Amino acid sequence: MENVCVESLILKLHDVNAVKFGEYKLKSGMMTPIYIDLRVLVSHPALMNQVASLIYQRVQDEGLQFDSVCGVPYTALPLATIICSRHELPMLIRRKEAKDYGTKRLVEGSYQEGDICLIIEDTVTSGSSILETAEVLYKEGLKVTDAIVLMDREQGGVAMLASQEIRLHPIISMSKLLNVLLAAERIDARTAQSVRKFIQDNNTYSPKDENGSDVPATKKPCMEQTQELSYADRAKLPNVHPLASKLLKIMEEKESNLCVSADVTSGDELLQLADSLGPKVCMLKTHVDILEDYTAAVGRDLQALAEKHNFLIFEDRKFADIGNTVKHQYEGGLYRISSWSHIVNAHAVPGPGVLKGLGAVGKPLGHGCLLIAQMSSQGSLATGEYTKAVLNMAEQHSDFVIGFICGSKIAKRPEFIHMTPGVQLQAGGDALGQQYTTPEDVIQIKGSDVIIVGRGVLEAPDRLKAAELYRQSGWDAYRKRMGHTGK
Ligand code: S5P
Repeated sequence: MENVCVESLILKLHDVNAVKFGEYKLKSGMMTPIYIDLRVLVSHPALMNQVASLIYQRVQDEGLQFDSVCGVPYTALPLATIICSRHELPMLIRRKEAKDYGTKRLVEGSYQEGDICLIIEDTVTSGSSILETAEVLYKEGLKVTDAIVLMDREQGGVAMLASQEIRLHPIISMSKLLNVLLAAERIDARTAQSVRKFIQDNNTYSPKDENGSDVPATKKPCMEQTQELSYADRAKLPNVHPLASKLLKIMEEKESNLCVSADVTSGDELLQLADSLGPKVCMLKTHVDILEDYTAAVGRDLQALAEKHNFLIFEDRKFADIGNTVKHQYEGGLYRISSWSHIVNAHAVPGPGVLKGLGAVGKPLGHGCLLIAQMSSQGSLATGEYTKAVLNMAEQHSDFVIGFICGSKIAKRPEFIHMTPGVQLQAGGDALGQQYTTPEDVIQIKGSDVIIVGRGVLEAPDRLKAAELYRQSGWDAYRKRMGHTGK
């Protein structure tokens, strides 16, 4: 529910020019390709009310305890006023300058020493405006433990404030803003990418260790969205599924986040593809039921090729029935899928029984399952609340679910692997509803881990060359996401 509100709010903020793309100068003098100007909010009362509601909802969700609320002057001041008025919360006003007559107070309102004051801010870059306000409050004997910000530019504010023992709760992160505007086609992939790069290159916070030296980047207490573990680091996480760990290691070793979708109709062609493209891929995806001549030997030979070239086999069976049926479909029948594939996938539609049925067969064999959380096809119903429910189901079955088929990163747990189909070097689609986006968009912008490419490779004049091209662009996008600029 909250997500939906945040998404529509982002679009409305864009409508009223509160978010602008171009070349702008920040207060600090820094040039930025994105400018957030929430001062215009006062001219849009309905939007103002929505922002206030979201902020208050967050206060409640986090269960924050405080005695009063203070908006950082000036933009957040009216927001704090609406919230305090609506919910009858005591407010404090911080003066920017002490008036030179009367009480000379820097903080207006009634308070007692030791009172906790919640700070509200409109936008955070480095966090210095919040800290400035907190320092004025500290001088008055007040305490500040938490601050809420509508828009976090993800440039180090969360970490800087955390180092000062203030927890910052952002409602909209820069990543979220870009993803929503991109999905709504308000901006193009290039703009999103240039903003991401700017954000990565301009982190304002560099923590010091006990000796006053800079802490290496990997130790920085960054925000969730900016903290990025490598595939290799994720492979070593204590709770990672052994098969996910194996895949992540293969990806790192082979410098490949490419899964080729071997959608061919003859066993020989499948095996030939596996042998020639094997060195380029971390995983080969099959649709065994489109083979016209499947025999058990195909499964066996495919397994041998997977060993030879160090890739995993993913049978894209999309199981979607009751537990008892999928158990049979996975283990038996003509294809005996569980005997040769490492990974299968399932729809969450039947409920957790589908995972219980598949798990009964797959778990003892060390196999893993991907849940289909989103689909690349036009008009897919796997969106919003459904996707969230899939995520929940995965979390409850992480001893078998190793990740998702999805359009972008949807789970925060780094143990889950995100795999995205509908990938070609040029965005577009086919006549039957498939929608394509690029490796760069999928890996760098949308934060997914693996690109699944079918016809982009299969229909190329030279399949090996095409696979290498996709491997390279997927890997480059991953390296850029990790903050590496060179090759
Ligand atoms: O949402 C999805 C899920 C899957 S697994 N969209 C997809 O396209 N797939 C599969 O990925 C699809 O069944 C096909 O095997 C492959 C995409 O093939 P391409 O030729 O369009 O790249």
